[in-house]
Amino acid sequence: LEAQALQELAECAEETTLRTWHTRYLGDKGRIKNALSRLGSLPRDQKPVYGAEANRIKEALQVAYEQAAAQIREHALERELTQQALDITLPGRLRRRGRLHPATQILRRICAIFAGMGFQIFRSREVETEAFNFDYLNMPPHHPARDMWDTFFTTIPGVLLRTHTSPGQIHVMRAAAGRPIRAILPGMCYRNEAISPRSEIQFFQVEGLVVGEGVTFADLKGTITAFARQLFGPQRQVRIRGSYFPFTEPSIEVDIDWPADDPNRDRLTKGTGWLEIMGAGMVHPRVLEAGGYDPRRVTGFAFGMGPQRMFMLQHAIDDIRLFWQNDLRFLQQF
Ligand code: FA5
Repeated sequence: LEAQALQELAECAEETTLRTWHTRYLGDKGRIKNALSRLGSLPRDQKPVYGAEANRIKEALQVAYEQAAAQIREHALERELTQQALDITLPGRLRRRGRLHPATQILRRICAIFAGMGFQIFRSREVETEAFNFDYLNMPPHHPARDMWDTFFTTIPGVLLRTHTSPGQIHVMRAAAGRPIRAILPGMCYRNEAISPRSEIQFFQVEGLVVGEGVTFADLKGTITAFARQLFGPQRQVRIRGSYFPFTEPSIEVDIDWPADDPNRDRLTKGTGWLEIMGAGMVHPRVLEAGGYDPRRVTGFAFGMGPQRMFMLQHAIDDIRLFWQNDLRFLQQF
């Protein structure tokens, strides 16, 4: 029995045949069990010798079985390692990572610069009333300046999508209730304009408002210059031109000079070398009054800029429509 069992075991080359062998010899109904069960029917004097021999064989087979099993496992592992070899030098599969939208990036950068100058961020609504978008900003009904903004009206009389972030000035003033103000108001605006490479019907603006005793035009110039140099570089020159907005007096527009070594300079600046970045001015007394401030006691300045157009300047992007097209080839560049 032992010799036969060991020979058959040697022929087992894989796990399935090994398991069959185990059942046949060492299983509950196997030949060893079977041999041991015959012990009872043997003559008394043969029992100890027979029993001892049967147990010896059982243990020998057990040991042989475990050795064979270990060997088969080792072979299987070796086969796996050589046949399905892993090339650990292959580059891994890159996990796609999301990133911030370019509009969010420039908004955060602008807000961070102003936060560094002590400005607070103030959120205000995109759906506005005519009163906030126009009247309180010194544009009563039929004021010709309303034509500067092609407005989306809603079906509810007097309710519209804000055409600029300036109505937020009134909200800040009313929230601050007479205290000094240094605030930045980023947000989305809407205009019923012909869509073009420079103009979208939906775009971001960042408004700024400073109100307090003794706030001067010099403070406005200093703030804007410091901001422009942080965003566009310490070399930038700032140019101020007279302009008109109903809610500021005097009103200005602010240009920065464009680096002379940029090949896009002539195209971006229409040959002038100067590029407009925002509208600004000293807050009109009527606007201060609408916000609950006494124009005889306090003064203020305000400005409004288009962060997307600034981002376009920084990265030589020639079409504002790329912002909302969600084309990954564009978005992944930033
Ligand atoms: C205004 O909207 C004024 N409220 C700005 C202001 C605030 C002046 C406070 C004085 C005091 P304007 O219409 O020029 O001004 O728009 C400001 C900026 O918004 C523009 O310089 C431009 O960068 C951006 N902008 C305007 N229209 C669009 C548009 N259709 N698409 C993208 N950006 C636009």
